[in-house]
Amino acid sequence: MSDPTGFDSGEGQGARNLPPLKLHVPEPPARPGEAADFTHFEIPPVGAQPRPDEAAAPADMRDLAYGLVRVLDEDGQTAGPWNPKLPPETLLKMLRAMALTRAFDGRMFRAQRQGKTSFYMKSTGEEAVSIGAALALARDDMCFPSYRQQGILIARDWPLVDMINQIYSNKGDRLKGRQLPIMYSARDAGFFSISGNLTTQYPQAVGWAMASAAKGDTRIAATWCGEGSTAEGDFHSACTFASVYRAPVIMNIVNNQWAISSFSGFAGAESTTFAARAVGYGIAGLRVDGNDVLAVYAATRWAADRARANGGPTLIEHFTYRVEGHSTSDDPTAYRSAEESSLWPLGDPIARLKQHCIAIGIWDEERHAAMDRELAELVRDAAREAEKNGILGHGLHHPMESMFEDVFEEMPWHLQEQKQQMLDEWKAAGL
Ligand SMILES: Cc1ncc(C[n+]2csc(CCOP(=O)(O)OP(=O)(O)O)c2C)c(N)n1
Ligand SMILES: [Mg+2]
Repeated sequence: MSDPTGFDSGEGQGARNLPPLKLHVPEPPARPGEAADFTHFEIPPVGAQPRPDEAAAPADMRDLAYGLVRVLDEDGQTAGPWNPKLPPETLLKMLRAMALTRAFDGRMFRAQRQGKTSFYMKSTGEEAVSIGAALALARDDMCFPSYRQQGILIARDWPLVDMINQIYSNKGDRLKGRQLPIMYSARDAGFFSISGNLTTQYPQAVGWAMASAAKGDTRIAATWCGEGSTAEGDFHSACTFASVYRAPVIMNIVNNQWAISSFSGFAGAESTTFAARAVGYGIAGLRVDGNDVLAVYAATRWAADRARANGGPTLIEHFTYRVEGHSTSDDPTAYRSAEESSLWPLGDPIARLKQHCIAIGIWDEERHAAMDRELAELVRDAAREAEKNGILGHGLHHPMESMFEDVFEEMPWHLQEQKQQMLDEWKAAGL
C-alpha cells in the first residue's frame, strides 16, 4: 500500500540494504602534542596571479578567488603585476604602523595581566591586514572593523591615549565604560563602533555604502570579519545586498585559521576557499597572502578603485594566522599544536616588510632596533598618561546614573523613575 506522504512504507528502508547515513565532522590537522603540518597548503609563487582590470566582470576573474595574490617573495624582493610600487616613505610608514600595533598589543596584554583592564585582544601576525588596507583607503572612507583591526586606528594616527582610556574604562573614556575594552568607536577616524555580536558590521557596512551611493557621495565603506564569522547569517545577507545593488563596499574576511578553539574547517575551509563565497554571489573575489602587506595594499587599492568607479563590491580573503590566543581569556595550548605559529608558511608580516626595506637599501637592523625602542617608549608614555585618568580596579569612573543617558534625546518618564529609584537605593545603602 502506498504511503500518502509519498514515501515507500511497504518494506521499510532497512530492507533495501542501504549503508547508514553519516555526518562529516571536521578535525583540525593537529591537536596539542601532535606535529603541526601545513604542507597541504598550496602556496603559489609570487607573481603567479594575474591582475585584471578594476572593471573586470566577476565571472572573468573567478580563479583569483582560489589563488593567492602575493607580492613579497622569500628573499624580500617584489614581483608580479600586483606590485603596488610604493615609494620608500610609504613602505616605512607601513613598517612603523605595524611595529607600533605590535608594541601596543604587547603592552596592553601585560596591562590586562596586571589587572588594569578586564580584557584585551591581540592582532599579532595579522598586522598587515589592517595596516595595508588603512593605507590603501582614503582617510574619509568608512571602516566597519571587527575587534582585531586596531591597526586601522593606529595607521590613521589616532591618539593611543584615547584607545587606552577606552581599554581602562576610565574617566577619559569617551564611551563612558559602556563598551567592552577594545570595542572602540572613533567617528573622526572613520572607525565605526565595534560590536561584540559577530558580523553585525557586515550589513551595516553595506547599508552605509548604499546610503553613500544613494546620496551621490564619493566615500566607500570597508568591513572586516573573521573566517569563523562567515558562518553567520549576517554575512550572507550583506553579500546579497552588496551584490544586488552593487554597493561601493570592500568586504574583508580575515582567515586566521581559528575561531577561538574552532579551526577554520568548521566554517567551511575543508570544502573551498572563503574568497570563493564571492563566486556564488557574483561578486569580485580576491584571495590574498595576508602576511604580505604589499599584497593587502594592492588588493585593497584595486577594490577601492573598483568601488569608486561604480564597479561594485569586492570580497577579499586574507590568508593569515592568529599567532596568539583569541583573547586574554583564552589558552590556545588547550586545543592546538604549540608548533603551529613557528611553522606557518607565510612568515611574519613585519619581518617580511623589514627584509624588503633592507633589501632595497632604505632600512637596516640598527634603525629597526632603534624604532622598536622608540615605539615601546611611545606606548609606555601613552599608557602612563591614560593611567592618570584611572584604571579598571579604581572603581567607578563615571557616575552610575550616566547609564540612563545618551539613548533618548529626552529621557522617557519610566527611565527617569528607574534612575531616581536607583539613586534612592544607593543613598539608603550609604553608597
Ligand atoms: C553572534 C556571536 N556568536 C558567537 C560569539 C562568540 N565569539 C566571539 S569571537 C568568536 C570567534 C570568531 O572567530 P573568527 O570569526 O574567525 O574571528 P577571529 O577571532 O579569528 O578574528 C566567537 C564564536 C559572538 N561574539 N557573537
Ligand atoms: Mg578566525
